[in-house]
Amino acid sequence: MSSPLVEAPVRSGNIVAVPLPDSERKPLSKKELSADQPTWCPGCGDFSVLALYFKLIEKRKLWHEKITTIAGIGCSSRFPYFVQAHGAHYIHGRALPFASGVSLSRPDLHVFVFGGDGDAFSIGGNHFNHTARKNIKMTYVVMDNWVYGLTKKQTSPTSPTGFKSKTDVWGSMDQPINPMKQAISAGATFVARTTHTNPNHVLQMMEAAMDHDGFGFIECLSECVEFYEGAFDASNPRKGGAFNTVPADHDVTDEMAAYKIADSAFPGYFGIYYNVDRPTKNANEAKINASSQEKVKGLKDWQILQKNFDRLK
Ligand SMILES: Cc1ncc(C[n+]2csc(CCOP(=O)(O)OP(=O)(O)O)c2C)c(N)n1
Ligand code: SF4
Ligand SMILES: [Mg+2]
Repeated sequence: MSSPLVEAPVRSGNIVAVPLPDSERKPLSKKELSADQPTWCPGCGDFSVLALYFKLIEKRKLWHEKITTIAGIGCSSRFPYFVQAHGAHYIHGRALPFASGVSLSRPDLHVFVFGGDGDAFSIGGNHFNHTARKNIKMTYVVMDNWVYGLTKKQTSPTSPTGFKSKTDVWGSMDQPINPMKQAISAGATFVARTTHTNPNHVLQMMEAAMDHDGFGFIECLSECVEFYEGAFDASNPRKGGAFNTVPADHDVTDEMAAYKIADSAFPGYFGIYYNVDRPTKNANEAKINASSQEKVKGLKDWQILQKNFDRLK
């Protein structure tokens, strides 16, 4: 990873690298952000999401040391491998708890989490609900392909009824979850929907989610061309479908109105469904930390430890 440096002062023989002031740094290019060549199948929707993530970083002048890219397990969750930046490819379904720790301990970072429908709503379903209700600051993009791609075609929580897979050879009989309704009811404070076939819209949603102070959730339809080809054709005008944006008079602070548009039959609406301000866990914890630190102001670390031990006596 290359980072522009100014004069390197020499201190006791060690070179100390000092980054240029932000105003003098050039936006990171795709070349500087690309790591391994993505191993997705040709035509997979996930390529588009990755390209737009690079674009977002470039456009918003985010620096390597100020972003982190976190994922669970799945095709979509391979994301951090392909980004030349700090990040973690974590355990299946556990990206959000990992990201929560990063977000709470490093308020200076933009925490981006990418993953699939299985990762988010099956094995990670509980974590999704709790991260949303705690309103932990991060941007979470679920690349929803309505199937388990990596493990080669099992029914996912978003697969529609009737979908034939290796786990439902006669067709899925279970009602799929609706990610938008789930996010709103869990307490997410920013909820948006987009599709990989509309790059400008994906970028717009990512920017808005990133700017939101809280848990920003985006459902991004991302076609699995290998195991669910054509799943989203009805939302793609190039395939004869309809890309309908959220009605212009929709009030994004109205929870019931958000549910209502989330209840529309596929292809539904694309855009921001819900966007409200509520104190983040980050802010609430920071307040407690600040008041605790005030009480031990001026003390050395060992004196703070001693005080704690004394309290336990
Ligand atoms: C604890 C655990 N259980 C199961 C698996 C197997 N597994 C890996 S990815 C995956 C599903 C991935 O589906 P999704 O999250 O929708 O991602 P996609 O591959 O479709 O992008 C499963 C079941 C695993 N790796 N770890
Ligand atoms: S299996 Fe599907 S989701 Fe996975 S890389 Fe291939 S097209 Fe993409
Ligand atoms: Mg999937």
